[in-house]
Amino acid sequence: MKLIVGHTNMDMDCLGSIALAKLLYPDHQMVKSRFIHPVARDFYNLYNDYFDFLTTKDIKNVRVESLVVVDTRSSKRIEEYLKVIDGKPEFLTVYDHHPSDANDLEAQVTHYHDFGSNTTILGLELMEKGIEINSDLATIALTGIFADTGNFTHENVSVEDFRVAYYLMNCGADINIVRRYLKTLKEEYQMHLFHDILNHQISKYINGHLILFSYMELEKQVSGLAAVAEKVFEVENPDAYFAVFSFAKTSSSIIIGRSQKEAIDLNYILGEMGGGGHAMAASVSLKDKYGEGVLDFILAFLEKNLEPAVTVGTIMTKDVHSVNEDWSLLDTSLFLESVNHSGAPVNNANNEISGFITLKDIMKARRANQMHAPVRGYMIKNVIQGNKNLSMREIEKLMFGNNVGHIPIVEKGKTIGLVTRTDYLNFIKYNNHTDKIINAVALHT
Ligand SMILES: [Mn+2]
Repeated sequence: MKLIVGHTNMDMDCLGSIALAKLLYPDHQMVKSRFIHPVARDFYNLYNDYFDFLTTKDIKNVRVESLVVVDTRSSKRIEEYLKVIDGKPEFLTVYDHHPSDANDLEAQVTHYHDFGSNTTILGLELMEKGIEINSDLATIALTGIFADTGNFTHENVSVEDFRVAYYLMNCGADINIVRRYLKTLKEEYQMHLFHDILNHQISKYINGHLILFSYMELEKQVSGLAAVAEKVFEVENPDAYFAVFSFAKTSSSIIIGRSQKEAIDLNYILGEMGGGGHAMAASVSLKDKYGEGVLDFILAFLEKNLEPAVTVGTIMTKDVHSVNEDWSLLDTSLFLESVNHSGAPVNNANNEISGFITLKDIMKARRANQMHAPVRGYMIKNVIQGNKNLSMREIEKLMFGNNVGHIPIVEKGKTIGLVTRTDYLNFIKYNNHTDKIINAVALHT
């Protein structure tokens, strides 16, 4: 037999990948996992005609000449199939976008790309081979791409995800159906859980990172917990989030992690505990851990292992152009123009910061014909300032909370640096690795 399988607990990306794999390998049969993610299950019901699935019962003791594995490369995640077939598959082809680990399948062919969705890898191959995709299959595939890229907003999104999405739209993918089936919290219990978590969440600064935690006790494991965690993460927007769910019936727990910082690599952190996934989204099942102690466990681990967050001291502009209180506004204006800045800290006679002057303040003086007046009279006196140990989160709060574009960084009364909107934006871009996307665009044009 020739088979196509995805990982256990198939999700939308898995389903999209399987659908496209069937186009590339028409003589292979698709096999369904025992558990299906709730969103994927609805979708599978809707497009039942396209998913002529075999079950694990159908492949019992069957010799497999060729096995195509999609959206995973871990032998653990396809255990339910490997367990029942006769011996090892003779030829193994893998399509995956997850990082490799110790359980990697030994495949004859591995198609690995770190695209946002696995469906994209197969979509590209179809594009290159000129194989047609009908509008239903295009819709299924596009939903997979939307799901795994967080609607094209997750850090993992790549130019290729956009390219394949563009292609699928041209094939007639229906965005209304995509939207309808991607509503994350469909079940009432998910909504309850979501609100419960919002009421009981704990946030903490750990080594300068803003980390959110939640602990929930449930009777038993249910599907759709990751979607709840995802929603909390989206709403609260911390640097990283760890949702702990403990299950009374089995005395076990699961930790679902989400991160938006390169420095907080969840595949590593949760991998250390026996789980895994991606750097920005991962989970771990703890078979013998139950109760709030799991929270202390992850907390202690983070305190010990998280790299300190970037502080303002490392990203601030150190070469600050200050002016003096008694300079005329005309001189100040010329000076700002010469250094190409829109504002500058103002120093008193002791060279200590006493105010801040911007081109906007100077405009006021110009209108009042006061360009020969000293800076002192027009500067902002209550300067919003920071110190070099502030985290970027704290700077963000100062900047947006006070609606200022420049924050002098002060030590013992003296200005030692300046953080501007541009510094802040550069930091965010760098932190989110937009550079990766820019490089990829450059490669394809
Ligand atoms: Mn995936």
